[in-house]
Amino acid sequence: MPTSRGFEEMWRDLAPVGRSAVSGGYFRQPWSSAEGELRAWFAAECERRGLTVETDGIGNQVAWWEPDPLVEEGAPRPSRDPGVLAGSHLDSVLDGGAYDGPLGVVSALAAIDVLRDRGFAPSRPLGIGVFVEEEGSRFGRACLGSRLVTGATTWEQARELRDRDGVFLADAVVDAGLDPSAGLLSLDRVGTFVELHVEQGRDLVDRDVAVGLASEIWPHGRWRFDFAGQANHAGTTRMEDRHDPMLTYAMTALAANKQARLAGQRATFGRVAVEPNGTNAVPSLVTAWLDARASSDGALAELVASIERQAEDRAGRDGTTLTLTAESVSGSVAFDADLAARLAGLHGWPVIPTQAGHDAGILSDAGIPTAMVFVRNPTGVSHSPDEHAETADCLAGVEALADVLAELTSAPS
Ligand code: HGY
Ligand code: MN
Ligand code: MN
Repeated sequence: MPTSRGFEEMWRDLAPVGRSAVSGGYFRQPWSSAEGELRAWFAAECERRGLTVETDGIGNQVAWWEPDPLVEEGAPRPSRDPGVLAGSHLDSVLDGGAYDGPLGVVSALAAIDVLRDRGFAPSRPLGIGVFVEEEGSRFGRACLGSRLVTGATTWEQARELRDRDGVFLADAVVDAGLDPSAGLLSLDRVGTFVELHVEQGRDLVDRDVAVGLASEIWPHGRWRFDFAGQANHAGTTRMEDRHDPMLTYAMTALAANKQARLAGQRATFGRVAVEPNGTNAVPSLVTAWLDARASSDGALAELVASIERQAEDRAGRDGTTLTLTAESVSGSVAFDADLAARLAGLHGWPVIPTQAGHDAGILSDAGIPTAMVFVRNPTGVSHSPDEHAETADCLAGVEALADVLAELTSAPS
């Protein structure tokens, strides 16, 4: 069996997993059969490279390439921890693209092949990791796997979350063949984390470079707006007698868009649920989820407060009520500037901010020096079946990641 497989071969293997025949997009929700297939694929790729995979009780995975030899004559050598972990996620948003997440995992595997082909031997452990439910597409909490392993969220909090069908997270994990009582991955060995990711904007295209590094992540979060009104007949209820929560929601969506545009921030209502969802009835309840992002923690708080104020005003006029719940909020992340400058110095890569959330942000918040490598996205489109990266840029990303990992796992000079 070959010990190494090319990037393109791995990419082809992954292409059909969880792919919609209708849109061509991906449905790789956590603890689904598609995600189970991806977990098995990752374990097989690691085994193929002689790396043993550890899968924790909720499906996070890690495999370590140990410095050689770690043990001589049965006597452990002094530990050369901390190690360097590279990785990303394999889950997708609903109808997502192929690259967001998997590019970082496939590139990490391919970078190990590149390092071995170069005859490189790490002086400290070099790991590849995969975190579950990064997108929060099923249980609504972004980066849930990395939040759990860093302790930012506890299992007691997470286990009670329910998906759209009312399934508890704890049951979904067990139904996927995992055992939460087996515990969570330990990050004790992780001295540095590096996540390669497709860029989700057009910064690198505009700079005409294939690879960049991240400086910071904008603060962002998800807020649930429950607009409650009164169900009533669509024909016999006079317009002036209605308490229609759809109107309150509609005005709030427009206000959020306007407020974010005026302030140079981001606000999106991308998910809505209506009860009873009948064509000939005024709805009783509209639940809508706001995704808001801003350039500072203060600006984000101000943006959400302003949207809430306008929603409350409108609710007063519509005779409806608003209940607002913060579901998943991530503060601003500044990646280790010295590390970014050191890595940027390898090839003169630009260091750019991002408005997208990542497990890298969670590990950075947990005090782990962290870097991100971005690969150019020719259109900037992401969270969409149209998300794309050219193969040549992906291969440039693999080489870049290999250079970064070599730099970080070489013996200290
Ligand atoms: O939603 C995000 O920012 C990320 O892509 N998970
Ligand atoms: Mn994403
Ligand atoms: Mn991602």
